[in-house]
Amino acid sequence: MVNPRLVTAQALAVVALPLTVLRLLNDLDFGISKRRNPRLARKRMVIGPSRRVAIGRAVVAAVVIIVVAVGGVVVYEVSSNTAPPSSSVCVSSAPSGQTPVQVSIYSGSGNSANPPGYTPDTITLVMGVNNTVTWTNNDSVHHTVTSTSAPTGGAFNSGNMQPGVTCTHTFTVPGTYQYDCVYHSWMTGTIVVKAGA
Ligand SMILES: [Cu+2]
Repeated sequence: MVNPRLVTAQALAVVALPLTVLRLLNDLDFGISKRRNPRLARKRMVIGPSRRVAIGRAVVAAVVIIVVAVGGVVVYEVSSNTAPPSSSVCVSSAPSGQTPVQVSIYSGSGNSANPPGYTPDTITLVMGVNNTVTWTNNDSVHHTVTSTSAPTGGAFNSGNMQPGVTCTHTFTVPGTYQYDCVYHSWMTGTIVVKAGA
């Protein structure tokens, strides 16, 4: 998923780092030509008022570099933790003879004021009768349908669902499933799959 704020933060970090390094080098007067001149080098050993200002700026610049670098790592960690696995259980159609049970990810479900994000949020299925579900993202932001508890072998994950996208999944293991959206913790749903007659 592309998070606009994340991209902006990373772009700022990419621009800010080299600029800050250049400023630091400039303030410390590390010009190569001057450095090779012993007289100038000796002169710089005397720390005057302007030199102190330069050192102060260098310290500030170093702090900025560290903050930007650490911030970038934290931002990266957060983004990689919320990214869903790339594999998806979604298929394009239900088994023949079945009409999928419809679940809507309704408009506004990405807002924490509008839980539970899926409607209906609890459904009961019967194996061989109606054990297929189609989720439709009717919201304007990305979502997922990701199991948080499932019977052994029944875990499922839609992967990232863009606005307007559907995900159809056929349940093959009876049991009780809890699922959520990896992006929005308030989005939760329950599916009970009963064994067929
Ligand atoms: Cu969501």
